[in-house]
Formats: sequence, structure tokens, C-alpha cells
Amino acid sequence: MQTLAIIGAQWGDEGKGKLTDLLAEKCDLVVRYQGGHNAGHTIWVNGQKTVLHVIPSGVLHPHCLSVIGHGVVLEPENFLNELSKIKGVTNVTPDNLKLSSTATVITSYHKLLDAARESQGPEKIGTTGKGIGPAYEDKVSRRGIKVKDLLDKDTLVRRLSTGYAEKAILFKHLYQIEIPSIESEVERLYRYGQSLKDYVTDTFSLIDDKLSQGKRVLYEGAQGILLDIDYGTYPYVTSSSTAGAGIYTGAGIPGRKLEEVIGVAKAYTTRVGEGPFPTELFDEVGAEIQVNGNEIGATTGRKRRCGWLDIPLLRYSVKCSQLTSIALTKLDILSNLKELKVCYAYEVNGKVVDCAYPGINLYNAKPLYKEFKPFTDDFSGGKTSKELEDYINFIQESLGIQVGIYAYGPDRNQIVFRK
Ligand code: 2SA
Ligand code: GDP
Ligand code: MG
Repeated sequence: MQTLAIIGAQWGDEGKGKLTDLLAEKCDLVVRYQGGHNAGHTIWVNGQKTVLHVIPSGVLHPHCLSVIGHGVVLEPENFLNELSKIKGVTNVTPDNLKLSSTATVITSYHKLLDAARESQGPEKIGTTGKGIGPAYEDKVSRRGIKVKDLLDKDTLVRRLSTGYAEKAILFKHLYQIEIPSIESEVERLYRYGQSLKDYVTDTFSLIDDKLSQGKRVLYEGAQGILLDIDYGTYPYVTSSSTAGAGIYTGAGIPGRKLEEVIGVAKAYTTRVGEGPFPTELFDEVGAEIQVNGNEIGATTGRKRRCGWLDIPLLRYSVKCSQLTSIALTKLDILSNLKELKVCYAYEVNGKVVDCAYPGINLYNAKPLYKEFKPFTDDFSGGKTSKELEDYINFIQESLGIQVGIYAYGPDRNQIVFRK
């Protein structure tokens, strides 16, 4: 197997970082292809916690080349801070970390615009406030700043001037905010450009070379399929292609295709930010899952909303990204609950629907639950109870693909390979 993807199968935070870190050991490259520092990917090794935002989660393996592809939006200040933090943990140099020269830059204006819009009340999405959406908007409207533009002041002036007047007027009249001048933003971005220039390269040709040398590439998704700009629960989505298709546009697999696509799913469901959530729990069981699962945003510190596992949503994710197997995480959090349920279908306008196709209004979907006998496993000694096996097998059979991996704790080693 030469190409593998790890993608969130729900609304993010499924444990992609943990799984990527583990599987990176046997890979040569780990590639991020979308999103930015809105992501928070947590890795625990020997009691030490590392949270990565834009740097790929293979970085703890010195042999692994970390690649930030052109589909990523990069906030240079945050990138440099993350870099200096991770350098205290592992050896990161321009030889083992590469940043695409054509990744799009998040500027001060993007952050301000994200914050201003989110303060406007009922229309809010519940973004991370990192400027992700506005940066992708500028990319699509062909006004984006590319990482390579940071390396030349004249280019920066030219690129930043495109659309500046429009932004300045919008901020002043709609939000009563004076935005930083082009001059000050050029100085700021150029300074960061000088600090990151040694990492900048053409990552597409790098991946092309490595694949032709037979190297193994792991593509690491951020957020989850249900937050995809096209496949997700629009408008409550992020602004990038989080589904498998984003790999082809955001980094590339020259000469190859994806051989294995692991969808990471929590044994329950969480969501952070606004938007529909059919199985959301508002009772003490939901609160227990939130507390025991430590369901707090790894980037913003927001509480995550919690609910039962939702099979119709997962069935949809399997179809959207051609998932080949599931990695089921956080089973330990469900152990010893007083009740255990899985939503196997919805009732929508009197009809039973088993896949959350986009034509379905999720606000109108009444979850139909199968109740399980709660399991009480402590996961020691590699043994599993019949109740736990029943739970996993039900998910596997419902989705028609194998639960090849399950996890029962945050540490790198708290994981079982079933195939
Ligand atoms: P944005 O900032 O424009 O991408 O927000 C749009 C929606 O996407 C959601 N989103 C996320 N959902 C889960 N996890 C994410 N990363 C952090 C984490 C989240 C945090 O790892 O915990 O710390 O709050 C992430 N990033 C974006 C977001 O909540 C909006 O619903
Ligand atoms: P990611 O964005 O998909 O990488 O996930 P996050 O790091 O945002 O959130 C997942 C959280 O669950 C992190 O705090 C992980 O350390 C933790 N985690 C991952 N797998 C497990 C597991 O099997 N059990 C428990 N208890 N925690 C886990
Ligand atoms: Mg996360």
C-alpha cells in the first residue's frame, strides 16, 4: 500500500491526529491538504501532549517528511509559533518539513472579517475565528496571497492592493473598524516570509518524485467530511474540501490514486459550532460524555456538543469519500454508561430514511434508535466483552465496511488493529 488517507468521518475531532501519528511510523510522507490552523490534532505519547494545528501529525517521527500542501490556508505568525513550539519536542528542520509555495496566506484582514461576521448574531456559523473562510474567499476570487508572494515586497504590495479598497470601505462602513494599512501589512508579512522561506518549496513535484521512488504517502485530513464545503451540512461547514476529493485538489497524488481511505469516527458524535445535529443529547448522559470525553475544542477551548452515534450520517460519509474502513475511537468513554444507543435511521415526514443524503432536512430528521446493552470493558489485556463486540459489529454491518481499528484511550498505544 503506497497511498493512504485518514479523514474525519463526522464533524471533526474524531482522533485523526492520534491515528496519523501512529500510522506515520510506517510512512515516508505525511501531507496536509486543506484547512488551516482551525484544526487541532492531539497526540499523546508517554504522557506528553502535543496539539498540532497546521503542521502534519507525522512530525513526531523524525524519518517522516511533513508536507503542507497547496490546498492549505496558512497564517504565517501562527505557523512560526507552532514551529518553534514543536521544535522543543522533536527535530524539525527545512529538510523534514516542507511548505507549499502556492498555499494561500491568511492575512490580518481575513481574521478581522471572520471575527466581525461572527459577532453579527443569528447568521453566525460558530467558526474558530481564525480567518479561514475569508482567506478561501479571496483564493477563489483570485485575490489571494500565495506563500511565495511573501518573499518579495513588490509582489506583496501588488497582491495586497488588489481588493484592499473594497475591504477598507466594507470594514469602515459596516463594522466601524479601521483595518491595518497595506504598508504595515506588507512589513509584517514580509518579515514572516523571511523567517519561513527555507521551508517553502513546490510540494506537488516533491510528492510526484517521492511517489515515483515508491515512497509511502499518508494524507491527513482536517475537520471532517460533514464539514466539507460541498458535501457538508451547508452553511454550517468550513470553507475547504475536507472529503477525500480535497486530496486531489489540495496536494495531489500524481500518477496514483488513493488505495486506502480510513474514515475516523468517534463511537458517539460531537460537533463544535452551530448547525443541525439529529442525535444531540441535552440530558445528563450527554453531559457525562462531554465531561468524560473531555470534549473541548483543541483550538478554541469551546465545549463540544455531544450525542449518540449517527449511522445515516456515517453512511453518507462512506459514500462521499469512498471510505475503505473505519477507525472507531473513544470507546472507553461509552464504557459504563447507564444506557447506550445508536441511531440506525431517521424518520423524515413519515418515511424511514437510512442515509443522510443532502436532500434531507436534518432539522426535520427524527432519529430511530437501537438500544444496546451497555458494555463495561476496561480494555486491559486485549479482551473485549460480547456487548462491546456487538456494538462494533453493528456499526460495521450497518456501514458495509470493516471497523479495522478501534481506540480506547488518547495514548498512541491505546489502540487495537482488528484485521
Ligand atoms: P472555520 O473556523 O471557518 O473553519 O469554522 C467553520 C465550521 O467548522 C468547524 N470547525 C471545526 N470543527 C471541529 N474541530 C475543529 N478544530 C478544533 C478542534 C475546533 C475548536 O480540534 O477542536 O477548537 O473549536 C474545527 N475547525 C473548524 C467550526 O466549529 C465551524 O462549525
Ligand atoms: P482530531 O482533530 O481528529 O485530531 O481530534 P482532536 O485532537 O481535536 O480531538 C480528539 C480528542 O480525543 C483528543 O483529545 C485525543 O487525545 C482524544 N482521543 C483520541 N482517541 C481517543 C480514545 O480512543 N479515547 C479517549 N479517551 N480519548 C481519545
Ligand atoms: Mg480537532
